[in-house]
Amino acid sequence: MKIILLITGTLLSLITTPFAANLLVNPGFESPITTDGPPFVGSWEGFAGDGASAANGTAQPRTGAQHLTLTITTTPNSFTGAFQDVAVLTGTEYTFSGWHASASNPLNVGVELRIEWRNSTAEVSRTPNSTPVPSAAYSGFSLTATAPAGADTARVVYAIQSFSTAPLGNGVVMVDDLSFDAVPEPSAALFLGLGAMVLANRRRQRA
Ligand SMILES: [Ca+2]
Repeated sequence: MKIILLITGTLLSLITTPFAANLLVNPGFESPITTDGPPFVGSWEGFAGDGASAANGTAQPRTGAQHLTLTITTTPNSFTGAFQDVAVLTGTEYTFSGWHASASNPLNVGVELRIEWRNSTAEVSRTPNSTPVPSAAYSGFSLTATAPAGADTARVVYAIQSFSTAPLGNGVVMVDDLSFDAVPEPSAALFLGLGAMVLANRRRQRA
């Protein structure tokens, strides 16, 4: 009986552990983004080249009152975006996901989202750019990758660029409800599944 109570207690503590929590701060852009340099933990840092801007907007929030607005105004070879640093564990899989939309038609910029794996001083490696194309209504995107050896930080980046759309290069993209989550370990998911089976079986035996 003691053993059963111990196992049940362990399972319950696992079930109540919020291991899939969003690791980003200000994921829905309800607070201002910054452009004030490092550190980049705990806030979105905007960046922009010539003819481009990154700012909070209110035109088309997916949730709440604000979103991120990225704009390139008829400028080839320009770029803009926002990023945030998040602490990660080597060997753990993470998913970067979110929502974006654009009323620009045609949209003469390309989207680039990626994870840059870093240590305290430099970049270790980065994922290939994911290049989903936003439409007028919000659509979701997702990128999953494993933190490599030597990385303790993920730089989560959403950007647009007009490198490949010269000579015009213009467009406005809205971004909202971003998420960066650790993917649950298969063993943890299996353990939770077994726990649920044990609890269901015990309920059945009592009934
Ligand atoms: Ca929002």
